Amino acid sequence: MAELEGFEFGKSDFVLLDEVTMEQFLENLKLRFEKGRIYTFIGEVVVSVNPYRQMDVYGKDAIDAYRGRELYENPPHLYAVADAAYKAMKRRAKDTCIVISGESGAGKTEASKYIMQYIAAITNPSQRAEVESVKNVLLKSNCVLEAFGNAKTNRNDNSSRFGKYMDINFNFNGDPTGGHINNYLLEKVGIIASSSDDRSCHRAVMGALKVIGFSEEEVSSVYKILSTILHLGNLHFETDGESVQVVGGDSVRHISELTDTEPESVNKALLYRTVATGGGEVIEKGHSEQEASYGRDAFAKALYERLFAWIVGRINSVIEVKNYNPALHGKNTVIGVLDIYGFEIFDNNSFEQFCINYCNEKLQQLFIELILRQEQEEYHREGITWQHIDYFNNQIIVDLVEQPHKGIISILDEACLTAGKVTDTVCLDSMNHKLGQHPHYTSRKLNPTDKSMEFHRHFRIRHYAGDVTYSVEGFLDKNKDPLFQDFKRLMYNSSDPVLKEMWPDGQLSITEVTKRPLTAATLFKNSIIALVDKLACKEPYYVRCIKPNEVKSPMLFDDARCRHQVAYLGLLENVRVRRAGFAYRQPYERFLQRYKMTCEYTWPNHLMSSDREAVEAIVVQHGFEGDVAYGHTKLFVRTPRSLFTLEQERAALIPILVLFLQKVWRGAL
Ligand code: AD9
Ligand code: MG
Repeated sequence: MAELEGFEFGKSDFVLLDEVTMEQFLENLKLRFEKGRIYTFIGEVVVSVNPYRQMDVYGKDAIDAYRGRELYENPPHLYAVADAAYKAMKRRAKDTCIVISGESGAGKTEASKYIMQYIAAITNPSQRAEVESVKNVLLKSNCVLEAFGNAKTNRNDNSSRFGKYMDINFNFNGDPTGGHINNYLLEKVGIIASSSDDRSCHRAVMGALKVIGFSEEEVSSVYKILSTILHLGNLHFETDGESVQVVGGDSVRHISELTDTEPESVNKALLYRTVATGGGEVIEKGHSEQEASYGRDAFAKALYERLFAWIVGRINSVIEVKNYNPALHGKNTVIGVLDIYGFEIFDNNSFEQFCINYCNEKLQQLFIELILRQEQEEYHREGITWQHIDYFNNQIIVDLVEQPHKGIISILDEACLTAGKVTDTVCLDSMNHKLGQHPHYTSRKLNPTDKSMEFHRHFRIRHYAGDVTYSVEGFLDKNKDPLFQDFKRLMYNSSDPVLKEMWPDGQLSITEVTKRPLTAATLFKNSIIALVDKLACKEPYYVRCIKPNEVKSPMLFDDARCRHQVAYLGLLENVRVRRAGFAYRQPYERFLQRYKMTCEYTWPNHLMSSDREAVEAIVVQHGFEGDVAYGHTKLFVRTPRSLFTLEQERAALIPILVLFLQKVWRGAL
């Protein structure tokens, strides 16, 4: 709970709500938003509402106010969380991470920038040049990736990059020494279009790349690849009924020049694919018009994806920690910052939402596990008996998606790898067949009276945050590795060394190509499992971002939109878990400072032998002995109601006290 300004600004911590209901949660969120209080705690979690206007809360004064302070000593803020993560890292040598989630436009990236700026501001007080340069490169590389991601977002309302994870490494002094970035991509359909705006945007990125240390040749290759993607968008195909031709011959020529390949090879890769027959014979098979378009789009997306991955790889080689000797420099600790989409639910939910929501189930599971572990560890440190906390364990939903052989991803993969024409509908049948008994899975076939689903199109998962209906249409196509080997070979044979480096798998002949390439869902699953492993060994801090309206207005709090996000971010569950054990804890000394005025035995000073005893006197006087536990250094309070009473009493006393002090002061004059 934060330093209270009084409840006219709403409750600064949701654990103080009288009841954990959606209505109360929203009412408090709305009141605070309208009063310009965009941050609210749930214990140590910060809930942030995008203000869509510049707030005067990020200056040097604010940074100084939060530096080194405890969470509840100041109003809720990103800086409070950043400082808590930094302190844990520095004082207790813990690796920590800050998970920032929310939907597109909710303010995740802004939040991650403020957090990075805070960390940059409080580190390296002696301004050592080498540390300053590391900080500079870290902040710059973040900008490059944002700019690069956004260049794409301009074309496509939904950025295809749905997550970014950045580790910042620190030395024993608590100063940054380097970092590492991971990006999580999910390709969305229809990214290929062009506009003049993009070009100026790309130029800005190119400039930034040079600053980070990309060579002239590398920057030029990046530019050429982006142009290739634009030219691919200009290509079309037509057929005379027998064979298929490329329309827009100039584009083929441009592409061959830009990629340093032969025009005939480009043309051929666009129109034919090499296939190995059952007997081991290699033949060339002409595309249909539709296959050719499909191949072109897959090629453009793969070019973008590999380019992006390559840029991230290069940035990582620049920012990685160099010459670190643990024997000499002490333990190298890490703060990870994860900027990731929260639960997504649209009118029509497809493969992308399925993946993102699966990722959120994994993060939720980790959240529960880590929060419970953290609680358990603190209780242990403080000598308090562990209390069982009742919560919903979503492992069953994670299993529904990822279990080998039985899970949805396995069923999808099996369908993709089956020879012949398996359609999305056939795949849905197979899911219905295998998952019919699962309590978190349903479909129209299994539940014929539910008219909100269609027989051959929909299935529904009961996620921890609510029900989501997915349309199976396009699942199989999106799950397959869509890129013909011919394109990979074309790129591998380029004379441009940068391009060639991005396509090592192009050297494989068609007979060597693995028969069972990893599917998109499996690659995704593997990357999320790796991410969760990375986070699991860290102490987590959370920022949950909410977009108040769809029109970027600083005035409008759209109840329905916010209700939806509160539900899908699992915030009510969050408050419940937080309140299930001891909702609130504070060192004796601080508790005493804050509430001593409410008790005759402690005001203005107590005569007891310890602060703990004085705190006990306050607790007893207010009659909530049954609601607390006494730790070695902290008081633990089970329900917020007790504190609420204390806070109210304190708030009522302050004006009287001020009057009293004024009188004393005047008298003294
Ligand atoms: V996406 O998933 O990358 O499409 P984000 O990252 O969640 O999205 P972003 O941080 O980019 O959203 O915020 C969107 C816009 O909201 C920003 O460009 C700002 O104009 C605005 N915003 C967000 N947070 C703040 C803030 N704390 N103060 C002022 C803000 N404006
Ligand atoms: Mg963003």
